[in-house]
Order: sequence, then structure tokens, then C-alpha cells
Amino acid sequence: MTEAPSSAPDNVTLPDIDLLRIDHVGIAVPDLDAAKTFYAETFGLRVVHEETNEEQGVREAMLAVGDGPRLQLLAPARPDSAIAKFLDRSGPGLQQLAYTVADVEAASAALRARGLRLLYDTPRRGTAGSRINFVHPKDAGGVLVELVEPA
Ligand code: V0V
Repeated sequence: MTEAPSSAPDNVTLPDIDLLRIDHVGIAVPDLDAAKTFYAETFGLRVVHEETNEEQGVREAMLAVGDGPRLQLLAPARPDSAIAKFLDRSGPGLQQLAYTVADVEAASAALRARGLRLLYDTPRRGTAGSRINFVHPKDAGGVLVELVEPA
């Protein structure tokens, strides 16, 4: 594993990141309806929210797992989307790990201060009106990290 880059000088106190909990784990699937059926019949998980995010090019379903972090099924809404590209390259499977934060701009700034690349200059709209940003997987040990500030 490559080490996360750090452009911060040694003598500077870095701002806290304040991750509150794991919000959800995102799984790329080619067919949302087939995946919903699979997760319901195999694991007994029910859909608690569903929407299409045009900007992200995804159809998504959020599944409850007790009262813990949720499972987010992500299917491509168009062939040039991030999920379509991921499926082409890696096939179905874990695509992202999302943390809940109270302030996505502050958390993004704190990670930038540690030299990590955030994908967006300003937060974008995520599930259910949340505000989101992502850390590039190459700066986070091969994991696409999402920051979620709930609505
Ligand atoms: C790409 N790579 C990954 C990865 N996607 N590694 C781990 N996990 C992933 N999900 C690796 C890939 O294998 C290459 O490695 C390298 O990154 C390519 O980097 P790149 O050329 O800069 O980028 P792309 O074109 O592959 O795109 C990757 C990124 C893209 C992460 C930039 O997927 C993106 O913009 N994602 C953020 C948006 C998103 O994921 N939206 C869908 C979920 P090698 O081969 O070079 O070693 S929407 C959502 O979650 C919502 C709405 C919500 O939760 O509310």
C-alpha cells in the first residue's frame, strides 16, 4: 500500500476531521431491481430509501441493516457514469466506504490539509438531500472514501 501523501508542514496543528460513524457501504451492481431482490431474499434486508441521482448518474437503493450503517446499492443510470466505469473495470462489488460528518466542508478542508485530494471543490448533492464529497481512492489506501453530511 502506498502511504497517504502529506503536504502539511510538521509544525502545523492539523484541524480535526471528526468522523462520526460509518454512514454506509456502497456496492456497485449492474441491475438495481435484481440486486434488491437478491439482498431481500438472501439476507432479508429491506429498502428504506430509493432515488435516482442524475448528477452522479446512479440509481440507488439504501438498505437498513438493523440500526447500524446502511448498505447502498448503486446501479449505473448512464454508460458514462462513475458506477458504469467501475463495473466495467472491476465488476460488481464494494465501491465505496462512507463516513457521516457534521460539516462536510470542514472535514474536506481537514483532509486537504493532510494532502489528500478531494474530488470536488464544493460539496455535491447526495442521497436524500445530503451534502457529499469524496477522497480519491489513490490517496486513501485504495478505498473510495465518501463524506456525508446528512440533510
Ligand atoms: C477507481 N479506482 C478505485 C475506485 N474507482 N479504487 C478503489 N475504489 C474505487 N471505487 C482506481 C482504479 O482502479 C484506478 O487504479 C484508479 O483509481 C483510476 O483513477 P482515475 O483515473 O483518477 O479515476 P476513474 O476515472 O477510474 O474514477 C475514479 C473516481 C470516480 C473515484 C475518480 O469513480 C469518481 O469520481 N467517484 C466519485 C463519484 C461516485 O463514485 N459516484 C457514484 C456514487 P489503477 O488502475 O490506476 O491502479 S454516488 C453516491 O455515493 C451518492 C449519491 C451518495 O452516497 O449519496
